[in-house]
Amino acid sequence: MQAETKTVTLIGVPLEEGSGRGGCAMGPAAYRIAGIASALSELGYSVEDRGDLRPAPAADLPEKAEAKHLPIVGAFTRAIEAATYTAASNGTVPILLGGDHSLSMGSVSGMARFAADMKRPLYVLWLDAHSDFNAPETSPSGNIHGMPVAFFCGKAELAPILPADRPFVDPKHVYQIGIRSVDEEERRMIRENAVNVFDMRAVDEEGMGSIVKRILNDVRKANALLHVSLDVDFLDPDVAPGVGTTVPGGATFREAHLIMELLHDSGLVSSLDLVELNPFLDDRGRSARVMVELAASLFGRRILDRPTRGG
Ligand code: 5AB
Ligand code: MN
Ligand code: MN
Ligand code: MN
Repeated sequence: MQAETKTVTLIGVPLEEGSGRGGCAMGPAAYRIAGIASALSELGYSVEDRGDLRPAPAADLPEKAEAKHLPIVGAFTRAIEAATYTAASNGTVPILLGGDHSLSMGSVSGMARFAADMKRPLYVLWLDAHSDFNAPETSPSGNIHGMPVAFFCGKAELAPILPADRPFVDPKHVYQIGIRSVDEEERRMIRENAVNVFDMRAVDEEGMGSIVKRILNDVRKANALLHVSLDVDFLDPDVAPGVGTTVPGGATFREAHLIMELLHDSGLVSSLDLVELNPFLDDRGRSARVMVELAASLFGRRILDRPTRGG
């Protein structure tokens, strides 16, 4: 039998301290209740659920107002980096069940280490209303979930969380779609670092399909690994209300679904974050179910039920 990689590793990340409010820590439980494991095993994957990471706060990291809860976020970053790297090195596809978006500091850094082992570049597809490219000096909130992209690109000096010689992601290899809320200083950071940003205007004007096909073409030409990071607030709040940072004018269910179908067909995705789900703010599990449906589409489910509207 062909030894094809068909294993996914679920890594639960009950982290909410990066977001400035409670609720995201319930995310991993909500994804499990919404049936993430059975959705993937029905598609023929072997699913290894590693349970939830629960690191103790890191005593060597400082508390500071410009980067709130750094000891706990940094401890999670270390644990997530190691768990993601190990899952990828074992030939599986890591799926991070968040947890707020600061978890991507760990997952993307872990994948960057794995990609360096493979001598291949790592590209990142960032599906979000926000660019998450703040540094502690530019952040209006001090919430670390607004900083992960700057962190894994080596542009946010938080504290020595990971080894100084860790591989960074080239900002030119970061592609963002869905963007519609960027802070003033963040705007400059994105421009200076040449992040590829497709804001909602670009989606309206060019169409989701053509944008995603162009990105996938770049990834293919570079022979890169592709990490996908899906923030619930990428979706329009009417589709997915269960998130603390809703911004009107987001992606429709169809637009998001099309991305997942194109990603699956490309065969390029090496790892996935599902982040920012806040079950405390959700409407009878609707957002959790939408996120599970999108993940299932990314892993090959072809016929979907439409999400229940106005439930
Ligand atoms: B999310 C804001 N830019 O830095 C900040 O939800 C919001 O992970 C960040 O995209 C939103 O506090 C972080 C105002
Ligand atoms: Mn985000
Ligand atoms: Mn966001
Ligand atoms: Mn958010």
